[in-house]
Amino acid sequence: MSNIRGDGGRRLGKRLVSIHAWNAMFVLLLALSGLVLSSTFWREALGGTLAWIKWFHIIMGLASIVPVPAYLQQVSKHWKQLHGKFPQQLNIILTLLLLVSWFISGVLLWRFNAVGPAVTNAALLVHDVLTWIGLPYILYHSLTRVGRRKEDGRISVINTKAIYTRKAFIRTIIGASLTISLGPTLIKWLAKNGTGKDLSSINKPVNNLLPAPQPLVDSNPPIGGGADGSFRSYTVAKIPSFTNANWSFKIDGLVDHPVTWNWEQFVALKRSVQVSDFHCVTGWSVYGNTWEGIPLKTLLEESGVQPPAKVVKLYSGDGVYTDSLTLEQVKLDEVMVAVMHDGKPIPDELGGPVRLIIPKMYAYKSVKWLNRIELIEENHIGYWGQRGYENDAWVK
Ligand SMILES: Nc1nc2c(c(=O)[nH]1)N[C@H]1C(S)=C(S)[C@@H](COP(=O)(O)O)O[C@H]1N2
Ligand SMILES: [Mo]
Repeated sequence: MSNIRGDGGRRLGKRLVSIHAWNAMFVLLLALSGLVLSSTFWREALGGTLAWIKWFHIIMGLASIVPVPAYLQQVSKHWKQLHGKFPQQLNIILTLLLLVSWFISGVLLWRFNAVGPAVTNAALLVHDVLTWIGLPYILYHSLTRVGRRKEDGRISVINTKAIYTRKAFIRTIIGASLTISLGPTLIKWLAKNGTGKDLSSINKPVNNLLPAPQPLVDSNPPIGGGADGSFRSYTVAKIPSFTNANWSFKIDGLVDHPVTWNWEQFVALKRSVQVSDFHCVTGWSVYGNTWEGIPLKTLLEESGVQPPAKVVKLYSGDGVYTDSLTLEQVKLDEVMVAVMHDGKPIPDELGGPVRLIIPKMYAYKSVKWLNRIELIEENHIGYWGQRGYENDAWVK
């Protein structure tokens, strides 16, 4: 900024400052909303509000590309001005690369349905890695510039015309990032010291139903060879805790014989084994899962579905999450009420003791802590369906 000379230089300087300020604001808002979206704690704490934050992140992300063409109009002048200043030229190239790659990977994640899981998996990896490189880089950039300005005593254009000062920007970004990353720990600490209860123990495995299910030969060792990838445990409510005394599985509504099983009865039902992939719309997948459980259609056949019923409504034992399938969709053999994953009981945070598995659909249909199925006539829009996801969740 130091060698801006004359009117032309001043005009260029002004434009660059405003482009820079807009870009910094977008990065800040995207970083904060992105950190919230990727944090398990905030996912749980915010529940459905998450859908709004995701929309905010997408819209900001789309808008964030505007400063790039605005800058490209000035780039040749700016480049000449930086003649001989290699670090600053490199900074421009890296920043542009970062912004464009963030944008492209973000668009692919947003259009998950059009591009399919393999592409979104790659896009999520790129988006995450860029974030862990890009945010520290931008922070470093901000900090070193403040230092330099103090040292040489020059008043930079950034300081005079920016929407906010660099210092205020840095303070905001550090403050907000600390709140988002350390807030959860603080809240847990306060809860522990205020109530005498340790929240972390509440979240520890709680569903120790007995007897434990014994794996079939196909599960032990798992015929899928063991899952490839890791689940990101998602919940929009507190993980429910079950004992033999309070757990039951119910089928009711438009059926000939409503049934309620207790755990001992449920674990004795005849199970089968399947190997399938698991895809979340946010860009992660777990491949080759060996699931063991009861085909949903078998359970429905036993209770006798009555003719007016068209829809299978699925309830989670968390009391909040629901979803639905049509009777047509339930005819697929691989729609499974699963009890075991890779030969072991399903862990609590992954929906145990019982979760639904629908391999050909995105995983938001895969209700965790499933404990009630109701046959109904009218369509039912589930938790994420009400928040903008398609009710029809086929992976294309
Ligand atoms: N009860 C309940 N079921 C749920 C969810 C949830 O928040 N609560 N999240 C859904 C979503 S969006 C996904 S991707 C998968 C995640 O499964 P996992 O937590 O076992 O990785 O569970 C689905 N089933
Ligand atoms: Mo998901």
